[in-house]
Amino acid sequence: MKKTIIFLLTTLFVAFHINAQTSHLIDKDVSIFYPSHYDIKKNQPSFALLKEPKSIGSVPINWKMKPHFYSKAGKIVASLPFERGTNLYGTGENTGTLVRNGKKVTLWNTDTPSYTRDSGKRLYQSHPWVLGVNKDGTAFGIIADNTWKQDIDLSDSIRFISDGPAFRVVVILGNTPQEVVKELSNLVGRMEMPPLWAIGYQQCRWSYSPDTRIKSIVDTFRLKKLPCDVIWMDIDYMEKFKIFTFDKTNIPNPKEVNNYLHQKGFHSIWMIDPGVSATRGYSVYNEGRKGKNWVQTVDYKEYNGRVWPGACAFPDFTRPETRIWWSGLYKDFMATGVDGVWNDMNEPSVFDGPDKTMPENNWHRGGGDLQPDIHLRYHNVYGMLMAKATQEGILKSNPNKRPFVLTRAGYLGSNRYAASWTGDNAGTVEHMKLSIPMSLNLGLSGQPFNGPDLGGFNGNTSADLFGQWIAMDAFFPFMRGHACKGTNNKEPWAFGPEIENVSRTALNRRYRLLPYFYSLFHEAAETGLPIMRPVFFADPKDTTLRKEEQVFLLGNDILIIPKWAINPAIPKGIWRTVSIAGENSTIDKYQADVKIKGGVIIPLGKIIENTNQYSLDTLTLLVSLDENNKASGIVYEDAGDGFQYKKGEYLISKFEAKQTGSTLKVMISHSKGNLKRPDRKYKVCVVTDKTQIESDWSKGNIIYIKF
Ligand code: NBV
Repeated sequence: MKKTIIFLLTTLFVAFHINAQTSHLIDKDVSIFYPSHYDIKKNQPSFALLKEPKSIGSVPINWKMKPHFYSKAGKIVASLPFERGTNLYGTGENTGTLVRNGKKVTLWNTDTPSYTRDSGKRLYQSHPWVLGVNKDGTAFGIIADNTWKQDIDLSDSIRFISDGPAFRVVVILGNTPQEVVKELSNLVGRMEMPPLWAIGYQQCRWSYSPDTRIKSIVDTFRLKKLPCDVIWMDIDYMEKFKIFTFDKTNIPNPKEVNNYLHQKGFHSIWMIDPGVSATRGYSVYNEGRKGKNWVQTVDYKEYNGRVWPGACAFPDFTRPETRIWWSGLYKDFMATGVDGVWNDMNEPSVFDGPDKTMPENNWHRGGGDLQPDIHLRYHNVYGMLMAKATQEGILKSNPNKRPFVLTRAGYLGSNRYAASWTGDNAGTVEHMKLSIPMSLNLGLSGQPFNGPDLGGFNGNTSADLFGQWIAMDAFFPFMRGHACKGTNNKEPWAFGPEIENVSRTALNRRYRLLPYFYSLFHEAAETGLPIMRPVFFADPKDTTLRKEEQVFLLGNDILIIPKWAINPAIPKGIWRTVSIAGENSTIDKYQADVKIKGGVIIPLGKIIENTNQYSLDTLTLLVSLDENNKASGIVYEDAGDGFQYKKGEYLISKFEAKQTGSTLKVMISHSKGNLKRPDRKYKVCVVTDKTQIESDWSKGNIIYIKF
């Protein structure tokens, strides 16, 4: 008895050292460390790493960061020290400050209305990843290759504290944070180019239903000349919340609705949740049951938990057969003209389950390389596996189109399958401001295509808040307005004429910037660099920029300063305020200040209502010269959808400008890609410290403008 108590006390309070059994160099400046007791069956295949890492040698003797593995209080810990003056980032989706030093997060995908559960310490997605920027601007990144429930504690060292078995750790070293983030994407995979329409503005509400309401919303956008590309259908389109069905009264003819939307230049995205109503006779349930597709209880029975339709069964996405079955369900659904799919509630959220999810000892059967195991192991990747199967399904249905999936739950590497949004925020100033560090850290954690619910999901949103929010959100990678049932209308016109105008200007700015945005999406798809970037990316050595979270960079060349930002830290060098769609942000109450860097050329398109009208036939080149009177830039283009771009059917054009005396010469040339550069009309707009000088429209590869 006495012995047992002593043993228990020791396991609770004493830390046991675990030897680092093996380590390998797996790429230049990337090493992997294994603890003793590492059990392949409990950890592999990795969900984060694209490929099983191969050793290319031993870890150099002078390697700076090595994990120390130990067990404490029954948990496995990997701990890494960091030097004073180091700033930590990443940890995926989280509330709080951009800089993560001193923070603790729990990686356990959780449905958390207004981020209230556990004081915001755990959210919908899990990224066992920390990015560190040393005092001198060099950087490192740590991946805990572990899906099990775990904490990341950054109070004094970097500690991953896991409820699961011993896990391996990957350490990336880099000269800059950019290098580290790019290497992260080499390891965990990158997003593919989304369809161009997905970069436009998107309108959502829980729910636009019946069909007449959907139509009147899109008609109003067109009537009011507010640019918009996508409308979203939330759960009420379904019959009794049964997925892959349409309510006969509200949406009697989904094909006709989708046709209508397409005619108006809209794309449609419809929600699919994981919970399948456990009703005999419902075809999805019947099929799922027949194929033994459900997650099981601890005693291997079909697990049921309550979600919107009542008792539901949940597909076991760890089974390859289940993923194939699930992806097959999309065929008829997509045939109604659906353009994209929204996977919600996939933490999974279960109303009557313990901790609002399914029991940790539920049973997943795995298959292929995946071991059968308990939910505790697979919980954090449930949403990612669902998104993967969804992506496969819509790709099978429309093999020539780029699939678009939005997922709420995710894990490190999810960007391979889906874009994501930051769940159910609230219509408060606090949450509007929070959306910047949240989206930045997601981008730094390998999820570049993300954004919040613009305007705030829960609660009523005031006109002023909506105006501020849309003015800033226009520069986020994923831009979608959304609202909870029972809250005030939150479409751009719902707050009166002043905010409608504010919204129009904000949207026009985004649409004019689409050539630049699209080029950034291409860069993200190629390199893994985020689209929206923290200002310290402009100069990682400048420690005064490290904490800045009110303003952000769009790519390298544009700086966004929301109207509410107080004394933000701005990168050194030339940054000139620019007007994009006729606005004057210096006197405007809402429009964010947009500054472009000295030495860059930004391509601007036309003001359009939706991306069907997108064309680069007339292109404005915003030129901001550097101290040597030079500037340069690029624009990426392809068909906007489909996969021909992978076969070289794209074009990167290069712009170079030089001022001599009072003449500015701009040269346009072919940089990369097989597409021929059409003979286009260009207008050059030179941005100086005081004004903007525009040339006339002209054709050719060289344009002169006199001051
Ligand atoms: O499907 C309804 C909502 C949806 O609008 C929201 O975006 C999701 O995050 N959904 C959650 C379920 C209910 C939330 C109370």
